[in-house]
Amino acid sequence: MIPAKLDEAQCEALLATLQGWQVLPGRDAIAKQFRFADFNAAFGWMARVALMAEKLDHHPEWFNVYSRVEVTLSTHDAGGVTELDIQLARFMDQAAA
Ligand code: H2B
Repeated sequence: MIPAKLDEAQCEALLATLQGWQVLPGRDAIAKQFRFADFNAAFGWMARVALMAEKLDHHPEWFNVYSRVEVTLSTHDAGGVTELDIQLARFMDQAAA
């Protein structure tokens, strides 16, 4: 089942409950840059997120260089941001804390 796409007001309201996520200019997606102590910390976090992504069947777009991970979340099947993106974003924040 594909969750419903959030409208702009819903998306902004939910983003306010997260840490440091932004609506990506020019795309119906949310994004955040994570920074870790080193590659080991970054990749350990990515591994934990990957297990959750499989569980949710919802997967991030991400780009890693050493200790930095740039993440973009969007629900491709819905053509925009849904509750699933918010759920995965919240997990990412908690796993990075
Ligand atoms: N991840 C994301 N971010 N968006 C999707 O629409 C999506 C996904 N769809 N992971 C899932 C997999 C779908 O392609 C499979 C077939 O369930």
